[in-house]
Amino acid sequence: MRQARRIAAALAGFLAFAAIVEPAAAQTSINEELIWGLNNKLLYVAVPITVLVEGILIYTIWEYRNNDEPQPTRENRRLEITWTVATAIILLFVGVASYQVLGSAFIGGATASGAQENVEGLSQDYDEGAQAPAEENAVQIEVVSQKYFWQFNHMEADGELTESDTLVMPANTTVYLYVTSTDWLHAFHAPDLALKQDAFPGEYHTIKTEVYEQGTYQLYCAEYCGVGHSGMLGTIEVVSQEEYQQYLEENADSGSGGGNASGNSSGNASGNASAALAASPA
Ligand SMILES: [Cu+2]
Repeated sequence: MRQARRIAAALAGFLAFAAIVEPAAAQTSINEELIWGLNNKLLYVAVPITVLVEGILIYTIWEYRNNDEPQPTRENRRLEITWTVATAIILLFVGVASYQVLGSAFIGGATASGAQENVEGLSQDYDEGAQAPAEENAVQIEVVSQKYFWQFNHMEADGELTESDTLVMPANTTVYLYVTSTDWLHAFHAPDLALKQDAFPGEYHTIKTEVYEQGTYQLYCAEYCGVGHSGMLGTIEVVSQEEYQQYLEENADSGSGGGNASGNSSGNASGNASAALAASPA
């Protein structure tokens, strides 16, 4: 039974190692980082277990292939205790690792966690599910879906700024997206940023994200919503914080001086933005 104990000890050591190792690959957003981090941690557990189980199976088949007088297995309490404890350790690890990710506001918690707070500047006459940011410099953008397009309402803009089909947002900034629908079910889905959220009429659902990589990302509707569903696409342009401020200033439909500002430097700004997009590895 020394062998069984050695296997259990090796497994426990491996789990402890997996818990502290972080994946090194570059991630586009904190949401993607969390999801792939959990995926990798669970793989660290699943691969050795698969190898162990398949190894014992193949060994047993080979070793006893010519056994003409098989004997029934006798009770082995140590072995039973060993595999019970090992399984408990594995389940505990999977539970803790999953809870750290699923309980995060970036993955599942922005709407579910915390008290409801009033969010100013939403276009609909309800605000259920819209979660006010805890961070001071967070950017708030309302995402309104309808047959068959997306509208983005930039709530920080000094005046009205609603854009269709292109969502511009800053990199390395906490962004809250308030997703809703004015007709029926749609779903906001940006796979490269690991963002997905159903859009429901009559309520908001809050996506919390922070994107690391500037660039252009594809937005899809991921809920079959009618004949125009396949064309219900959008573009997400992630720019630097300065470019985002410039975008707000130039495009906001404010009462005073708005026309002047957009006349001055819109060509300049779009040139900057596209240069940044071209430079980043999309
Ligand atoms: Cu759709």
